[in-house]
Amino acid sequence: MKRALAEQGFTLWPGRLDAAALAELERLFDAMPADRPGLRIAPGDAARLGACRAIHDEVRRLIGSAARPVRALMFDKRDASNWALGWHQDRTIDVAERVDVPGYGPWTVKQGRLHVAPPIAVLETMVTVRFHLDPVGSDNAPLNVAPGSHRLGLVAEDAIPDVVARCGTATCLAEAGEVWFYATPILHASARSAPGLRRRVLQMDFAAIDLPGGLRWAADDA
Ligand SMILES: O=C(O)CCC(=O)C(=O)O
Repeated sequence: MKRALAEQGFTLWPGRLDAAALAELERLFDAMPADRPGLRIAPGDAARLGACRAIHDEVRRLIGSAARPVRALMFDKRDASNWALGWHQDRTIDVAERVDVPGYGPWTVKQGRLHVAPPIAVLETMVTVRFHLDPVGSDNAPLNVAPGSHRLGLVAEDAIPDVVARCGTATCLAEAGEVWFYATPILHASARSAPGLRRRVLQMDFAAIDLPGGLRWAADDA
């Protein structure tokens, strides 16, 4: 997995979530407000889920023994809330409080959680994991990625189409219980899911480093 992640920027976990871990995730999504396409949750809460515990050793092997979840988002695409996302890199991290450190910014608040865009070198140490609750065929909004684009640093908005054309694209299909791993800075996009389909994903970012200058991950806020 380490080599695929380093070279291609994405790889499928060889395991599969067990029924108990999947049922626990389903209960989490059952409690999600129906009109919300996405919901940010405290990384510490996500860390306690069986799904996270199942893959945590793998994440430690990939990015280091201090790896811990630092951001968690639930996505639920269905008829009532469906959306497409164009090609982009995930650029923000979830932090405990504002400390102005050179290279960090802009600052944003997303669903009440403070975020900042760090230097790309920080994102390059991280891994993003997506846990699938539903089968994802080509019509159920699979994540499309541009292989190798995570090695190109911060890609300017106007350069994205060319980079995607140069890297090509790959489509991450999944069965329920499957888990995809990504290099956090990889360029990615997704379409709407087809009518009548549902696509629930828990997405978690992991980091093994501390932040500089007194800045702290929200996850480390005791
Ligand atoms: O889940 C998806 O379809 C896309 C999510 C995404 O691109 C993101 O969170 O940046």
